[in-house]
Amino acid sequence: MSLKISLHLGDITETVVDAVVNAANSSLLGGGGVDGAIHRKGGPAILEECRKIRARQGSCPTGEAVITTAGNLPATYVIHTVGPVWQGGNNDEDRLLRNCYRNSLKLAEEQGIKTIAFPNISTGIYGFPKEQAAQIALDEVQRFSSEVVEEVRFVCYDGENFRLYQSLLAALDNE
Ligand code: AR6
Repeated sequence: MSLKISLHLGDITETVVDAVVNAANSSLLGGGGVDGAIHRKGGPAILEECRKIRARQGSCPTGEAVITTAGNLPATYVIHTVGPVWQGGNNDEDRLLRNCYRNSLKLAEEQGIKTIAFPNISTGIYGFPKEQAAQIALDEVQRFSSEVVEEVRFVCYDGENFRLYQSLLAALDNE
C-alpha cells in the first residue's frame, strides 16, 4: 500500500509518532541542528545506544540508517540516518540522499513502525539545495510501498522548506 503523507511546520522533537528520523553524522555521537535538538531533549539514553552501535559496527556510512530508543522524546524510536554533504552535485549526493529515505523506511518496516517523521535531511549544515532535496524525499516516499508503515510526516523547521513541500504536494494532488 502507498503511504499517507502529511506536512507540518515545527520542531520534530515534539512530534508524536512511532519513530522520528535524525539527520545525524557518521560518528553517531551527536552534533548541531536537528541532531543536537534530538539528543538534548531525548537525553543520554540515545547516545548510550549510539555508542553501542558504534562498538558493534563502527561508524554509520552516508545513506545508511540505524535505530535507537527515543529516550525522553514523545516518539518511541529514533532512526539515525547520515545525509550527504553537498559538494556541488557531482559526488553522488542525489543517490545518497535517496538512500537515506529508503533505508530509514526499510528499517521502520522491519521494526513494525506505523508512523514516521522526517526532517529535511542534509538541507541545513550539509548544504543540500532545498528544492532538490524535497523532490527526492517526496519521490522516495511515494515509491515506497508497505504493509507496515502507514504514515510519513515531513516536519519542516523553516518556512522555506515548508512552502516548498506545500507546493510540491499540491502539484502531486493535481496530477
Ligand atoms: N526539528 C525539525 N527540523 C529541524 C530542527 C528541529 N528541531 N532543527 C533543525 N531542523 P541539519 P544536515 C532542520 O543542519 O543538514 C549536525 O551537526 C533544519 O532547518 O540539522 O543533515 C549533524 O550531526 C534543516 O532543514 O542537518 C551533522 O553533522 C534540517 O533540519 C550535520 O548537522 C537539517 O538540518 C547534518 O547536517
